[in-house]
Amino acid sequence: MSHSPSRILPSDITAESLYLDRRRFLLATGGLIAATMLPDAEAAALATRPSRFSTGEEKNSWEQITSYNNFYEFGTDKGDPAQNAGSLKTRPWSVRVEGECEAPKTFDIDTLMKLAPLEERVYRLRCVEGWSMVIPWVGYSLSELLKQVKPTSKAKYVEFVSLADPKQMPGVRRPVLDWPYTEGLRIDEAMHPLALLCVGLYGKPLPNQDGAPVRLVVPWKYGFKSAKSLVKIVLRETQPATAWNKAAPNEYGFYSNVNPEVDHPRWSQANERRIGELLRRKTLMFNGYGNEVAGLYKGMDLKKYF
Ligand SMILES: Nc1nc2c(c(=O)[nH]1)N[C@H]1C(S)=C(S)[C@@H](COP(=O)(O)O)O[C@H]1N2
Ligand SMILES: [Mo]
Repeated sequence: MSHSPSRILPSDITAESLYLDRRRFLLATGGLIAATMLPDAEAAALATRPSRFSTGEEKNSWEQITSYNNFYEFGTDKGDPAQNAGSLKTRPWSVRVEGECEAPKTFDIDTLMKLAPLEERVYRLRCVEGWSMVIPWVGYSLSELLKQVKPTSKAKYVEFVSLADPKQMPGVRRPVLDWPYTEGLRIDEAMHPLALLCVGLYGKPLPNQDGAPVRLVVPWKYGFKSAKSLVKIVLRETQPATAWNKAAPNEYGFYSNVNPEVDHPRWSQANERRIGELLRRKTLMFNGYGNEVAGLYKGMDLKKYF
């Protein structure tokens, strides 16, 4: 069991102070890089191979990626998930995959992590709020998991369901969203190799605030499509409801493709701020993944299906 800060319960004061002592020690002895730049040195490294889908853009730091988060189950401020997600217990954990398929199955997280070779996928993440990061995720194509349950021809959509446990997730005690957090994709989007079932970050298991132990990452869509801490995936014949669409249907459509030409009703989506930079940059169609995914939307009016 590692002493990653994200795995320490708030009540576990002894373990936490041990961790802090160790961190101070590393800082004092020149272990600066180990202590601040890299994920917890004690967490087991994941064996990964590189991916042809990775961007060569400069990556955001571990510190940035793990301290500036959206994970409303742990609070609505950017720092809340890093502060509060220590109470999330990620073992044991399983993900149920069911619905329109021949072989519904419950996958234990440790089995799930070995279903396919893990890749490092350096993707741009663009939040609908107007900021972005470049993140070296670890995982494999979601299609690898979906294939295992043999979707039937009725499987036209896929619904993703996050954990909603008020005991572990203080934010769930308040009606900020209609819990559990749910999201959805069309089946061809879900089967696209870019759609990532993500279990890690910077070569380490996912920290709790980034959606441990397993989340979705859909790089050509606004960040909120990438549901965290998944417990259920349901193949469906009809389009599933999504938590953000239920909360504000005029602001968050089902598709939510990154599109600089479709403004959010309350602000422009034409540009974005890369965390760590001062000047805003132009937002790219499909977040820069147009060559890969534009074909999925041929003939669709992307202003109507936003
Ligand atoms: N369960 C759950 N998943 C979620 C969210 C959330 O609040 N709850 N926030 C989403 C939003 S708005 C974004 S931008 C990304 C942020 O991922 P990150 O914090 O790992 O960068 O997670 C998405 N997945
Ligand atoms: Mo977001």
